Parts: sequence; C-alpha cells; structure tokens
Amino acid sequence: MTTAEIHPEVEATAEAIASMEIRGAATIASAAADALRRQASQSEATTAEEFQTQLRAAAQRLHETRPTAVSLPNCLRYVLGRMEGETVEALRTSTIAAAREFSTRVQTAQDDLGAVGANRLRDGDTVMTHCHSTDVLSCIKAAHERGIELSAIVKETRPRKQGHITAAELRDLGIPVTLIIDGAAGRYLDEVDHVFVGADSIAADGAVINKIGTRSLAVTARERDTPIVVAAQTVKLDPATLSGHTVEIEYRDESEVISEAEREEIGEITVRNPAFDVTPPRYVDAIVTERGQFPPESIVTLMRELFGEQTATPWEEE
Ligand code: RUB
Repeated sequence: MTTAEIHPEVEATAEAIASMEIRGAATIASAAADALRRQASQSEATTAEEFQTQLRAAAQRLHETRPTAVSLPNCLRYVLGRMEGETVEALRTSTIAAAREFSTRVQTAQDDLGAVGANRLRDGDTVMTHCHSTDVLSCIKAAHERGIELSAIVKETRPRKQGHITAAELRDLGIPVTLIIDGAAGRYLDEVDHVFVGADSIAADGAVINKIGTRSLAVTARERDTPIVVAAQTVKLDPATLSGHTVEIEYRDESEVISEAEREEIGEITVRNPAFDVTPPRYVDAIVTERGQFPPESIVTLMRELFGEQTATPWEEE
C-alpha cells in the first residue's frame, strides 16, 4: 500500500461512489475524472515522482470502490495514461487536460448515442425501462425533443428502487409514466414496443452486464418478440474481456434486502444480494453507442478498434 497523500475530495468521491450517492456507470466515471483533476490541480507534490505516486494512489482508491462498472477503470486508464512530463507542472497540466477531455467525451458520447437511440422510436411508442441509466434517458429525451410522443413503463428495480429516479426524470419531461414492481414486467410487456436498458460493462462476446433483473427482463421480452435495446457509450466496453477476463459482479450488503428485525423473525437463512447480472448476447437486439448501433455479436470489432488489447492497470504500484 502506498502512503501517498490522497486529496480529501478524492476520498469524499470514493466514499460517495461506494455508498451509491454517486451511481450509474457514466456518472461514476465522470466523478472519478473530476476527482483526479482535483488531485492534480491541488497537489502540493514537490517532485515529479511524488506527484505520480499521489495520482496513482488516488486512482487506486477510486478503483476499489465498486467492481462492476468498467467505465471506472477505463476512466482511470485514460487519465493516467495521458499523465506526461518531467516536471510537476508538466504532469499537472497534462493530467488536468486528460481528465477534462474524458468528462467532455462522456457527455458528448451520451448526446450522440441519444440521437442514435431516438431513431428507433416512433410516435405513440411505449418504452419499458429497468433501473436508472443516463444513456437510456438520453435516447428517450432526444426522441421527445423531436416531438415524438412516448409513454413509459418503469420497473421499480429492487432493492434500491432506482426506477423511481427514472420515473421522476421522465415525468419531468412530460412523458406519461406507469411504475410497476419488477415481477409485473411480463404482465405489461405486451403493451411495450421497446425495452431500453443501460450497461455497466459489455463483454467481448456482446454479453451485457447491467442491474440485476436485466437478464430475466430480456429473456421474457425475447419470448414476446419485444426488441431489447442496450444504450451504452463505448466507455462501457470492457477491453479485459478480449483476453478472457470475466467481469466481477458486485455483491452488496444484505441490509438492502432485509431488515434486521425481519431477519430475526425468519430465523437462520442465507441472504444474497448481487447488484448486477449478465445478459447473453442472444437476448439483445442492438447495442446503441455514440458510434452507431451494433448487433451484440459485432461489438468485439469496435472494442478492438477503440481499445486494442489494452488492459493496463496504471493505478497499481510499480
Ligand atoms: C446502475 C445501472 C445502470 C448502468 C448504466 O446501477 O445498472 O443501468 O450503470 O447507467 P447502480 P448509465 O445504481 O448500482 O450504479 O447509463 O447512467 O451509465
């Protein structure tokens, strides 16, 4: 473990990501870029080596918060990979520029993929959503801004009910929203024209890692021939899966599922709380990115083009 000084704002961002005050893959990545920018701009390092050690320690602290969203390591790789120079000032300038560039790219990518996703939507369509995804919201917003009239069926998304955030944001746009519990999705799929979900990571085979419940939603939607669209900017592509690594699924505390009193009442049981699941590519109709729409099986080509076999972990100690 390094003893390098981590800026208090980096620590605060790391705690906010771990506690899910900051959540969602794109938002986590942007917050991490901002935290690295603050570490760089306010570092009091006196040597280039000390500056680099601090930045690596900050990145490592951010990296250990949540394991599944690949946007986080992709962000750290992007910024640390562009930290260049022989002096503290040169390193500071290049790191700040890279962090700003990363955040701008995330925002631009989200706008661009929104325009692509909106092309799938027609007047009168009903969209079903799961969890809360800013990439999905971007598609719906873009269609809405074109004057396309939509309605939404929003899954609650147990245990943390991120569906409520989606419901509030769609309602603020003036889109009619019906909120349902997760178990009611099958009952309502006949009324739905498209299922739109986000992604925390996309593997080289086109499998989509997203909030728990995505897989069963996709399987049921496929059975009804309702198209399943994944809205995911390319920062969600996981280059490590090109060389056979798998995506780690986060397990969260059982208190999200059951209270202490309920647990005592029931007696000795095991409670498991995986936060994400894996939807195989055969259940996904399209992955919408800022580079256009892809069938899941062809995403590997885009992944190689954008990342190569790059799986460096520059936040780890040398
Ligand atoms: C959020 C989640 C979202 C993806 C995509 O999970 O699964 O669908 O992160 O979101 P959690 P975005 O609430 O556990 O972070 O499109 O905003 O990146």
